[in-house]
Amino acid sequence: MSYHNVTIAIAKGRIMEGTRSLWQQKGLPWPVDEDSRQLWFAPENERPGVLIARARDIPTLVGLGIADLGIVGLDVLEEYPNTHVLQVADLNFAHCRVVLAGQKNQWPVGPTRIATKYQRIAQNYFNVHRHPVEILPLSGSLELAPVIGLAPYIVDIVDTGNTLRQHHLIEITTILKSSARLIANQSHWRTKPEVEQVRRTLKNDDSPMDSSANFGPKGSIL
Ligand code: PRT
Ligand code: MG
Repeated sequence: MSYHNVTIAIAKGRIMEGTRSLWQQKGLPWPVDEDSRQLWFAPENERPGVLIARARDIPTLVGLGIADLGIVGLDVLEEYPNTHVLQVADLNFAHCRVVLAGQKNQWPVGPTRIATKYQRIAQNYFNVHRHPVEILPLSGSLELAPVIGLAPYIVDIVDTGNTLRQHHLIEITTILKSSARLIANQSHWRTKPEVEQVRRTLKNDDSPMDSSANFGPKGSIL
């Protein structure tokens, strides 16, 4: 099967590192010259083309069909959902958790402020718990917020927990467990067989896929 008709969108950083090792494991030629500032690596017969974008833009690019496929953390997918995107595989790397953290191991009492770059995930979580919160959007250095008095709690990504510990913060609860997900444009998934073939190659899955597969209520075939 040739992949010359397929484009996949990925972000630099952890996701690109994991994707490069996955490509190497599966014997796919890695097209990205990581020393160049180029953002588009054209497909050749044996390989999908790669489009480099900001993580949060990937669901949009895939939803619009600019890229057939994308690789993003589940955290990004939950924060920036797109109704034209299907989650087609858990790629099992970039594992982490979105957590509620604070200076004490105590759930907020009464209305409270939460600093986060995951505004949607945080708001949904507290809505489910019917707990009033004010979400303070911050795009980085979240761990500083409780230390400098900006907000008593944060909702942020944790892997080893070292960053939280260095700032004397305690993980109160896990809101979401995340790993890298392969996402596909809904209509390209159904109409371009090469798109499904990329999933099979990455997942070592040779079983035939029912083209009328039921994708479930949340746009997922997992
Ligand atoms: O920088 P930009 O905002 O563009 O993107 P990004 O920082 O989200 O990119 P990147 O490459 O850091 O992460 C991309 C994806 O990797 C995220 O969307 C997650 O799905 C996943 N991932 C896995 C992580 C981590 N592990 C992780 N540890 N993303 C971020 N971190 C951060 C965390 O916020 C903490 O500040 O790394 C820091 C170290 O974590 P500890 O707990 O190991 O100390
Ligand atoms: Mg980063």
